Formats: sequence, C-alpha cells, structure tokens
Amino acid sequence: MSKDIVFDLIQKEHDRQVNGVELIASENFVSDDVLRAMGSVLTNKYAEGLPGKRYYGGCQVVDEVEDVARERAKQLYNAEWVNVQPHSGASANSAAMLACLNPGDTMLGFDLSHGGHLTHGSPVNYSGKLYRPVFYGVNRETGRVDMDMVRDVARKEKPRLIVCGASAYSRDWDYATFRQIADEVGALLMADMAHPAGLIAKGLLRNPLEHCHLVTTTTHKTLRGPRGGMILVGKNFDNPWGLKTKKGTLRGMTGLLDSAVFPGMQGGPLEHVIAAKAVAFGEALRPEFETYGRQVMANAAAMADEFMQRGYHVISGGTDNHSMLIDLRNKNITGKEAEEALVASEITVNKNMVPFDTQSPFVTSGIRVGTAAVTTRGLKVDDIRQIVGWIDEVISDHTNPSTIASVKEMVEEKMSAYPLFGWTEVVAE
Ligand code: DSN
Repeated sequence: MSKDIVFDLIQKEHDRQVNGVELIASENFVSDDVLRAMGSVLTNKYAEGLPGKRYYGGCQVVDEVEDVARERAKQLYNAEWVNVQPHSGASANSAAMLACLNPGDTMLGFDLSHGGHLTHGSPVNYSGKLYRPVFYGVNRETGRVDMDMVRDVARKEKPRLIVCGASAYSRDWDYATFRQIADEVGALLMADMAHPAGLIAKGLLRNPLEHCHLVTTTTHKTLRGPRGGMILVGKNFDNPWGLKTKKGTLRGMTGLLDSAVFPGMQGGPLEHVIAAKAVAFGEALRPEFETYGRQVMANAAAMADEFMQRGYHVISGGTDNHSMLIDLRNKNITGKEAEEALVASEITVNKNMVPFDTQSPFVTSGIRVGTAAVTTRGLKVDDIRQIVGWIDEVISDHTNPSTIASVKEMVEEKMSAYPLFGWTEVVAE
C-alpha cells in the first residue's frame, strides 16, 4: 500500500462510514463490485463520442462496456433511449436544458426552499442565470405539491419547460397531471427522478418515463450505483421538438440530447464510472433489489411514524419514498444545531430548509433524513425506531456533551454488528 497521506484519509473516511448511522437521504453504499469497476484501468481511456462513433482509437472495449450500461438502464426503466455519460445529476440537468431551452426561455420548476433542486432554476445556479425561472411550491396545509399552483403559474407564464422532481420531497409525483398541464401550455415536461430512481426501477413508485418527454437522474442515491448521472427518454414518444438539419432531415430529441452532453456540456466520458454504473444497473435488475427497495420504504414509513409519535412535524405527515423533511420549529432547535449535535453523535443528517422557512439556508429550520443507506447496512424497522429514539435524545438535550457521548457510544456499538464493505443483500422482514 502506498504511503501517501491520502490513503490514510481514505481509511479515516472508511471508518467514519462504518462506525456511524448514515441518514443523508441522497447517499448510499455501493457494493464491492461497483467499487472495483470504478477503481479500474478504464479511468485511463479517452472516449469522446458514443459507442461506435468515437473521436479516439482503442475504444472497442469501452464501447462494449458503455453498451452494457445503456442496455441495462433501458431495461430498468422501459426506456427507448439513454445517455449514461453525464458526470452527475447537475450535468444531466444542464445538458437536458441546453437541448430544450434557449437562453432567456421560461422554465417552471419546484421552489428550492420547498424541496426543489438548485438546478431547477435557482438564481445562484446556471439554470436561474441562463433561463427565466418561475416556480411552484407546496400547499401550506398539506405539504404536498400544489397542482393548482402548477397549473396557474404555467397558464400565466407559458414556460417552454416544466420540471418535476425534487431533492427534499417525500411524496410520489402526479406525472400524468403535470403532462396535461404541459400539453395545455405547449411546454416540454422533464422529470428529475434522482432521489427515488432505485424505487422507480422496481415499480415501487410511478415511472415518469410514461408521461415525461425526458427524464434525468443521478445513479448514486436509491439506485445505489456510483456517483453520476444519466438522461432517459421513454418508449413511443413523439418527437416534440425535432429540428431540421441542413440536409432537411429531422433531428430528434435524442440526437439533441446526445449533442448537449457531448460536445455541449462535457468532454471525455468517465468510462470507469460508466462501468460501475453498468455493474450497479445489473444489481438493480435482480429480484433482491426489489426486496431492498421495499425495505427502504418500510424503514422510511416507520421512521416518519416514530418521529410523529414523538411530537415531530414531518412535512406532509409521512412519506411515500425513502426520505422526509422534519420541521424542528416546535422543538426549539435550528437545522444547523441539530445537524451539528447529531453528527457529533455519529448520526449523519443534513440541515434543510422547510417550506415557508423563517431561517436562512445556512441555518434552516429543519433536517432531511432518508433510509437508503441504513437499509443497505441491513437495518430493519425496529432498528430505525431505536435510532429515532436516539435522535430525539440528542435533539432534546443537544447542548449536553454527555448525552452526545452516550448516544455516540450506542451508535458505534450497534453499527459494529452491521459490516459495510463486503455486504450481502438485505432480506425482508
Ligand atoms: N445534493 C443532492 C441531494 O442531497 O439531494 C442533490 O443534488
């Protein structure tokens, strides 16, 4: 083993991951096979272009690798077309918008402070600087996306693109109604399914490819692959914005999307990451992955229930997926304070704005939690309830170092029974 200090740091991060309870809703733990593919010699290869149409020689093997990834992704989502090259979800979104929008065009997205994502039109992101963003949010009473507001804003603003999907929203999406609204105002409809992608792959939540003109995702959240992104298009879709080429032939949206990824947004694809995506997609195609997804959802439902029984305000009163947002205002603690105290107890969460928040994004009134990673570790419903009890203990006494120390000890002892690397598939209860 090299003596480079970096490897000491990697060991430290390994130990942090093994010792603690990981509740960040957007994280997961990949298998040893995914790690192996990602750390392979494929990182040495340049492969600008697509399989069979590269700008470099020697791509015959990576062509096959990328084709395996593409075929498996299509199978997972019943897709007609996919591009597996985006380096991240943000890259996938920027390529999708580059293909769909001209600078200054109006796009309608989910408000970041209600659970949306930076790349869905936030003023601090390219999407809010290059395009003209307008937003919908959640209903104050129900905590659910306000479809009347989506329709009203769409009718008034006539966006060219409507984006559904979120980074902090615990309910399934009504893609069919979004599509009706998009058709009524002449907009394209895009879903960003980054968070629930693994659950959608097994039919546990609605599939946006049935209604949306295009779908983007990350590959590393509930889908449990390497850090990365992709763009998909569903079967039997009309060409909603085909362009005439110089030769007069119609250039379909998939061609525009391919060109938007490369050369539009990126240079060489990361073929080692694409190989790891292929491995992860292969794992997700197996029946055990449905067992995993069902356990993720059962664990999340139990988590929401346990929080609510302890007097916490879970936005929308529960969850359909792997995650939830908790408004801590009735607990007299900010999101920042809660995150810091919990991290000190080896329970990792992130502070998060809640709808109609009164704090800044650096402080926030809430936390976001999810069960994708702890379910990969093998935790079940009873373990989740125990962990919520510890979270409650820390939040209720967050300035007391001895409470934090005692929870940390219990967390470390518990997690020592759940080996992380070299894990095997979880078995449902
Ligand atoms: N940062 C991701 C998340 O945590 O949801 C989204 O990009």
